[in-house]
Amino acid sequence: MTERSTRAPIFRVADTHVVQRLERASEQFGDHPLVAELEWLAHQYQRLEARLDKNKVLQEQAISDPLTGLMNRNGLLDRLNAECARLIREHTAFGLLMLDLDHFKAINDAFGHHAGDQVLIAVAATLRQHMRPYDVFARWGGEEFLLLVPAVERPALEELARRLLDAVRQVSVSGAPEVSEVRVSIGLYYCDQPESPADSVRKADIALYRAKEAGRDQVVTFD
Ligand code: GH3
Ligand code: MG
Ligand code: MG
Repeated sequence: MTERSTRAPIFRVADTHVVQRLERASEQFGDHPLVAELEWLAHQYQRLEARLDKNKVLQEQAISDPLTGLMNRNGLLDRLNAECARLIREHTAFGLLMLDLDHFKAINDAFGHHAGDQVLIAVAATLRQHMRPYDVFARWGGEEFLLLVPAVERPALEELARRLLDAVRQVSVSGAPEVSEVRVSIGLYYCDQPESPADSVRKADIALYRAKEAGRDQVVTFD
């Protein structure tokens, strides 16, 4: 057996981490001049891996809301861009639900900012339970949430909006039990034609504004 064929399998071992392979090679050929090079390579590889992990954490942070743990506005806009592009490509449809807590300022004023924060956390956690895995639910800002519902039909979207409205009515705020009544208004927009992400958000927002004007604690559809 040649020296070459003895060495080759070490680098072909399946499911073995690259660093472990290099370390094993350095154990076996300890006095070979290339061992120092292999160790240096292993070290560089580990540094690169650490940097990749750190980048992943930073990327996660850039698109998440620290208070509720939901995705933030930037994260949702990325997904909405993709959904608008998919609609053109595959003739799909999607729904947007813009939610805004009713008289939230009064909750802050009556019970304090901390209680307000607890309401936001509780509402986010409750609503999350009603989502499908591929729905995209984000804190849009302040006491507003935006839900992107891909691959949905209009009646199912309307039913979901009603369920979310009901869920908020029944939310219990364990971190601030003094808050007994939480309500939300919801603007619904069903998008089944090509348009820009900004336009679709604007329409959900207009519907939300109408829900507020009509007395709050209700769903209004853009049409
Ligand atoms: P409306 O029914 O018309 O939506 O009335 P509102 O009081 O909910 O709306 P308004 O825009 O007057 O007030 C929103 C309040 O939300 C004001 C702001 O201080 C509060 N807010 C925004 N972000 C946070 C937050 O992260 N924590 C807390 N506690 N309050 C917040
Ligand atoms: Mg608001
Ligand atoms: Mg509000």
